[in-house]
Amino acid sequence: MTRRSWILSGVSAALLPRQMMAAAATLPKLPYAFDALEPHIDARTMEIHYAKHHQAYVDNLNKALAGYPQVAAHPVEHLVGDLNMVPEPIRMAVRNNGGGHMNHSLFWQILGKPKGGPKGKLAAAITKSFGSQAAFEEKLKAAGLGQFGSGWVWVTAKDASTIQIETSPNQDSPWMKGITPVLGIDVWEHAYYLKYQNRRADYLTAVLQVINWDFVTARHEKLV
Ligand code: MN3
Repeated sequence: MTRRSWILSGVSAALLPRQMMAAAATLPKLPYAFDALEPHIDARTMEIHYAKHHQAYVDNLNKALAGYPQVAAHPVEHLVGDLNMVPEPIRMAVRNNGGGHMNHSLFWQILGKPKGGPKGKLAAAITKSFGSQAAFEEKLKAAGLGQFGSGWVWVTAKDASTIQIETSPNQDSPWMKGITPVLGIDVWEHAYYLKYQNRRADYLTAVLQVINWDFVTARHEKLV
């Protein structure tokens, strides 16, 4: 049975094998302290962003799924990756909050105190696609600045040796088109307003100082 036919047939969640039953979504552990990214990203912003904003996406996702056990039985990445299979009454809630949960879960992982720049296939793809790391970062910043209102800027692998930059509004993501992103940067005001107010460009410059390129390099390697 495909996952779509589970949903459509309304199989009782009670009949699904135990390992198919998704636990309620939970906030993943932050892999560093709130102040680990100072002075680029301040501790107060990290705390509110993680403990309040991300927690709210988790809570609201669980609330939306509460009355739909056969939908809740699926991992959130399946739901976000195929929103058409989510029942219409909760589709927007899953899009916004399931999207928010996935996007932030990746965002915390790609941040950290960097021990150097991109390496291996990722470094080669950056050079091939953008000419240099500096040119790539300028394009990332420009894309983040160009996203009107709340959203994200993403890096995706077009193929094994080419990467591209794209943006999405709200909590939409490449996952919704079936593409797993290499990295994503949050450009919602809640990601920077306490320290940078309206200066999104300054935030983007700062956040590029705290990308964990070892993690992103390994992630890209797995994706291509
Ligand atoms: Mn956010």
